[in-house]
Amino acid sequence: MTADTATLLDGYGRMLLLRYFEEAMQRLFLRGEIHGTVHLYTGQEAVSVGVCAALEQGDQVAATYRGHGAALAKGTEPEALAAELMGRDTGACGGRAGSMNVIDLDHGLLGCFGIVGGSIATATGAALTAQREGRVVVAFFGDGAANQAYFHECLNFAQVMHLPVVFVCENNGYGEFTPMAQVTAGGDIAARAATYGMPSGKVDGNDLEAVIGAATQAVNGARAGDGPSFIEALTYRHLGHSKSDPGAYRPEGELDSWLQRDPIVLLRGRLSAQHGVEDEQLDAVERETQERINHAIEAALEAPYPDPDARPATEYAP
Ligand SMILES: Cc1ncc(C[n+]2csc(CCOP(=O)(O)OP(=O)(O)O)c2C)c(N)n1
Repeated sequence: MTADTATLLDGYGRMLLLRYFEEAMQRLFLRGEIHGTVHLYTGQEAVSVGVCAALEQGDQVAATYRGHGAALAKGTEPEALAAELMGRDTGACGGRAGSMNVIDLDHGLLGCFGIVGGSIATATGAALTAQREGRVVVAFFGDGAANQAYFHECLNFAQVMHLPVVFVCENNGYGEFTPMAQVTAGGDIAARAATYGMPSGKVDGNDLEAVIGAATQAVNGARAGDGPSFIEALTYRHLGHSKSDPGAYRPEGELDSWLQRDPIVLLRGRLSAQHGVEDEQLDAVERETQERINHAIEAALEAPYPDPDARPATEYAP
């Protein structure tokens, strides 16, 4: 499947939104505006943007602690996400969740999960309701999560229950500091999923168009009642695992070779070479997106901290 120019241009703007957001978060972290740590998504933008392009607004996603990309791709406002990371009252969770635990149900973000594999279990559970209500749910998770017990239990359960869930493994080659090949028996995550009887395949996770194609097929199948499917998106994170990791364990030259295949650079090249989009138009998208992020960050920085004594409106007591 090939995507049309308008879809790819829209995807270009969204991928830039994710990239500029992460660049801003990196600066704010170094300035001490963000506490704890953050796990940046830089380099993996084509996966969440491509998958979310195939979703409808009412569909839902569950993400990992590297979840800013999924949140923004699904529609969370950059200001609400930035404010959340900085612990401000205007954050998506009133400044009480932080980077690893953001939830934004209004935009279908079921949550970001610090527990590896937590997104798989949450998406599979949510898909039980989604099946009744006609929604599709996506689980984003890393290659490391494919070695969690959840992975096997949930794929099995989703398949026997015919759930409308799309499992998206973002294989960025590493689980924290460990190369995937050292810890993943058999070495082929998509093949594992296929043994559960669901459609499963690998896709170039740095190629927006390829991701949109695979995701559209999977999402359409789930919506039509065909049950779950599995996408292993091959990609790379440009930075270390988290802000406390410089990524020095990576072999020399590996990052450089992936930078040659930066998903945003690839898409810009395709838009101009194959779709005839002028440089001025692409530059304008970059400028406008950067301005949107700058405004969001300024607004978040001006927002107040929450009153520690106030009960948040979203507090839940069973
Ligand atoms: C259940 C659980 N076990 C261990 C950890 C510690 N831990 C945090 S991130 C991580 C690596 C996960 O790698 P992967 O799933 O490939 O995701 P990526 O960071 O590459 O996006 C581990 C082991 C955790 N958070 N949760």
